[in-house]
Amino acid sequence: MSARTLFDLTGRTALVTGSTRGLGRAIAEGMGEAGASLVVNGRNSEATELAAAEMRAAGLNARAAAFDVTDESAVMAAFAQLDSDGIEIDILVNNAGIQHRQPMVELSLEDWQRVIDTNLTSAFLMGREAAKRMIPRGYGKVINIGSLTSELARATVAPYTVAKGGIRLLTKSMAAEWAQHGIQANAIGPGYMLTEMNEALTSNPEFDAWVKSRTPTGRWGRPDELVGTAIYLASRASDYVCGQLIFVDGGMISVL
Ligand code: GCO
Repeated sequence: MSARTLFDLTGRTALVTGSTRGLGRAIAEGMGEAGASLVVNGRNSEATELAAAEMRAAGLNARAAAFDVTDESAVMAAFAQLDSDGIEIDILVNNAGIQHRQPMVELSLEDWQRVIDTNLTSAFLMGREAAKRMIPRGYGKVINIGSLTSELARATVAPYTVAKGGIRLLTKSMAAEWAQHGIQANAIGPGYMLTEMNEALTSNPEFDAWVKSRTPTGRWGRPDELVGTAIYLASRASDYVCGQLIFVDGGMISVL
């Protein structure tokens, strides 16, 4: 295969969970520009339809699939709908996630469970349904979105950290079971990125200064800076890469 086509996603269909905004939107648009057809996902049907329409207006091949990735029956119904529409998912990006910042001694079980369900269990549910269909085809790419907190903890974000730590080992579990079927499962660990989820942090002068001093690159990352790694892990260029977590973090995880 020529190096020129290694990263070409033409002919592939990518489903990116939580892709109406933020990191998921940037990854979906980048994969679309690399040739993939897109299935845009979000919980809210209006926002999901709007995002897909905006992507189509930008020349991308995009369709909406609004459903709650934490709801097993909704996930199974969504894949059944894709089946009946003849849509085969070649690339699954488990990006959907929420944040909840609160000290553990004040944290309710409900909030703990909500974060674990959204940030970790959804990746199992989506991965299971996608893999059931990828295995007979002998091909698939699963990309889970981790975090710096897949490796390191920060006070007040325990459920998020535990979920993202779980993502790191779920990725390896997927590799252990699915690599033999031609499916590569890997993860991306974004650093501190300029997203809506982090607005409370970017607007906090002390936290903003900490991120800039703690990150060797000296700044927050932009969502579009994940696109190259996402395309790499979605393409033939990574056919012999499994179970890896690639940090895109300006160097933060690598230095004291
Ligand atoms: C936080 C942030 C982080 C980042 C990212 C870092 O409250 O510390 O939300 O969790 O979003 O996950 O890799």
